[in-house]
Amino acid sequence: MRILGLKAIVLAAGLALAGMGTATAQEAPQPAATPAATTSAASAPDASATPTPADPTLTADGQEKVTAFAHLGRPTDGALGLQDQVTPTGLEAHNFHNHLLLPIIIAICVFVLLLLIWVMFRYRQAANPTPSKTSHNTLIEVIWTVVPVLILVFIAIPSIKLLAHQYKPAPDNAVTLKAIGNQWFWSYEYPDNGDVSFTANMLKEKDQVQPGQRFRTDADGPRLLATDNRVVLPVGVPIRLVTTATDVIHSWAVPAFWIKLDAIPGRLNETQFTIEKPGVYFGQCSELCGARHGFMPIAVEAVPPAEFAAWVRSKGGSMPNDPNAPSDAAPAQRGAPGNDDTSTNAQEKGIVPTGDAVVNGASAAPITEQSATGSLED
Ligand SMILES: [Cu+2]
Repeated sequence: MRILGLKAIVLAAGLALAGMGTATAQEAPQPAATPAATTSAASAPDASATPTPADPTLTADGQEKVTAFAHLGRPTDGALGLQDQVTPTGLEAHNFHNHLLLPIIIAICVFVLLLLIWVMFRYRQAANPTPSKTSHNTLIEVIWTVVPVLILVFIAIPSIKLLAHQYKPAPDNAVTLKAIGNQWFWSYEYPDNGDVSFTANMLKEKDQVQPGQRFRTDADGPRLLATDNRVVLPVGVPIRLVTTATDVIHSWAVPAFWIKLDAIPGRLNETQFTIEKPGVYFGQCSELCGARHGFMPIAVEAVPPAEFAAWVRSKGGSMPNDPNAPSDAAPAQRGAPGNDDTSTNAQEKGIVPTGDAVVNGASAAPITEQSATGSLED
């Protein structure tokens, strides 16, 4: 009994320590929805628009080509521990947690528990009628001071190394993703790739939308985690993540990437990561930001670099080495003046979903749905 309770405490402590406990999202089993309504909303390209290459992440009828995997990049029912990691720092952190922190925590807890049991039996009143008058023992006092210090130093070395790896500046060839938190949705920009920018809103359930509007299907992802527009990123290429916000503090967090970066108005935060496995990865805003904080999920689709380039071009953007890249497609980048003018930038580009800038724009939820008294709270 005690040990079971202890184990639970140890596990809880371990999860809290890692700071990235897997969020459990309710996955109501959803009957495979017929895509009739989705198709009408998501496809139908504008005939008057200039022909752009097709979005390689979507099927011909506008459906997500890569469906969310059952056990990768998302919470799993009944699972214990951290999500499988797909970035080098994530793997490092996962190993650090599972193979160093947890064994040490368990060993200490078991040791203290055994000491307590021993004291309770060996020094109980019946077995020990004359209490000892001992009040000091220099050797024991030195041991119980020095040993914890040594344990902490032993943990600190890999811990500081991991911290340094997480905030190592991204290399020059990194793809920059700018995530802008808004009450209550995310908008994204790819400053290295021209004018690619879009908003991502949570997909509602079938019974929450008007007839003809797009709703979530299992191909999109789990309930409360699927978005209308996925962030597309290349596999095996360093990603420079820059976050900011337009209103209050949000936090861009994807557990499978070991990423949780606050998005703060008027300020740019930066980190980097490299995704090693193609797939669809889900995350959530992780800073309490208001009434619909729980309804601004993050969905990232990691694709091979060639497909990423095709996706960028399908959105009207360009790759840095494109020969026919339009001259204005190389905007001010890192360190350039004006780049920190985030709030105006976001208001111009991020929030207002205009024309081609919006990926899959026909299905982007209108901003008016983002009211504080949204109808989603059930
Ligand atoms: Cu938020």
